[in-house]
Amino acid sequence: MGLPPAQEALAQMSAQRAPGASLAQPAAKARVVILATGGTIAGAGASAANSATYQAAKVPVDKLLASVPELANVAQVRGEQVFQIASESFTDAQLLQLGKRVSALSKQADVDGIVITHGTDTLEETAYFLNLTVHTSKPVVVVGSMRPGTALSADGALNLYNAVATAASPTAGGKGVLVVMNDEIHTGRDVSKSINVRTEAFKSPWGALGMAVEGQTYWFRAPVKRHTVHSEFDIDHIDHLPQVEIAYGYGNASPTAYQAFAASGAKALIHAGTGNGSVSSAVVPALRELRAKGIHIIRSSRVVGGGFVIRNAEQPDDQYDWIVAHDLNPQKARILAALALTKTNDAQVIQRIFMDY
Ligand code: DAS
Repeated sequence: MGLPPAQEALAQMSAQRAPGASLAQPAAKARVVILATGGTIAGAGASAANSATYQAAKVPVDKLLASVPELANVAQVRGEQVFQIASESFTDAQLLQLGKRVSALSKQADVDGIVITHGTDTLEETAYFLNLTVHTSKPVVVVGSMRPGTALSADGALNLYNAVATAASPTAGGKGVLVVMNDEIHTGRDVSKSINVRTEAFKSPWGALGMAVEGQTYWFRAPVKRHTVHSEFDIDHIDHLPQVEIAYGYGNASPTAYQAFAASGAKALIHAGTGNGSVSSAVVPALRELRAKGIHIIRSSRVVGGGFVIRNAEQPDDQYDWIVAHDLNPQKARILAALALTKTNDAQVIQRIFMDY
């Protein structure tokens, strides 16, 4: 009995194919560069029971890659050791150096995606900084781990596998810099380390973008704030970050920290305030004096995660010429303030920048 016409046509086409020709060549795997900077994902403990007591930044990138041979199933990977540090010590100079390397690699035709392995303590600042300054639509993924590879139920290997699978996925392009941790894919803008000892440490107040599961990415939302190619900040044209410092607000606070930071050369002060970024009455006069001397005052909040600091609420920001950090936590506000100051010293323009990014 003859085949229906369509199937007959298909049968004839495949019969014409040279013997032994495969039906379809497997797609070439994406070329992913892994930039290693240290952290727990490169950590080592004395015993498998040491999930919290260990030394970060010990395992070199080639050993890190060799410890997850499954990476080759999802991408062609190669590694570079950019730093080998615990990220609590990640300086602005190192942020600039890393950003410039990511930017240079993103311009190479033989690079389809980039993964940065990083300590978890300041991973959120690095991811946000890259999100604001690297002009590429290729996937850039930052990844860490909460347990060293030597620990029972270590999370680093699967986090790295998921990060490489995400960086190899064309669907991850154009979404800004991403953070992959604990099977979740977050935007580098929103995510922060919210718990210090659990594998589910990283949270985004407005939710993750998606998930990486068994080498596949699943997306449920996309970022709306400006990033990467839509950013007015370009790492290729930034060689210095102005000094910006953070002081914590509390009821018994004094102006000392703010005055000392100003005396050391800070161009802006991030106030990690109570509630809606509120400022103790004992501190307000000193901040107004510092503003009058040209230092920017930016109100963030101790209370982050699902809210935002509202302008002119308890503090008359218009009258004081102060700025609000919107929904950014103090450490992310510090990154954006430093970048804003590379462009302008006008408080109203800086406020627009905080609303845009
Ligand atoms: N000290 C921490 C860091 O390097 C370890 C880690 O959690 O990665 O950020």
